[in-house]
Amino acid sequence: MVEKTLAIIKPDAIKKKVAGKIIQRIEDEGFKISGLRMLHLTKEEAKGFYVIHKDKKFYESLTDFMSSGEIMIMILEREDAISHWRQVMGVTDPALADPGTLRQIFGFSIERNAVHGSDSPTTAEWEINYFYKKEEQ
Ligand code: FUP
Repeated sequence: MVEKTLAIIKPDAIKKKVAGKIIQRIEDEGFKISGLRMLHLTKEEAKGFYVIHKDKKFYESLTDFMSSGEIMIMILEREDAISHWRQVMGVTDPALADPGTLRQIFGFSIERNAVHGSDSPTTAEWEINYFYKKEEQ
């Protein structure tokens, strides 16, 4: 089934200048990219995006990091986009991610892990709505 997911290239990857390599990989994996935008989240916007984690110990640090520099957001479209993008990213902790996954290649730590992807259809819809008006999706 053709699906949409929200992908983010996080501040660590932008600062390391590997956004181009990540975008190349996205295209090589057969995704159509739409609505690509560079932005710098405020602390409040980062807190809103990660509100699901508001009671976690890492919430403050994660939202400081996510508002620490520019990010790229995009909608990715493909057959099974949500699960395929999560496979390409690898698991949350780069140290545990499979060889060849983006987090294994470009991630630095469980927080500074280079990329984000929605984890379910409900989340994808919520995350896309967080950044894009209906007519932009
Ligand atoms: P993921 O879906 O793989 O991005 O992982 P989670 O939804 O569990 O976590 C969201 C983000 O919180 C991760 F990308 C990084 C951050 N995080 C931490 O900083 N510390 C943790 O122990 C777990 C997650």
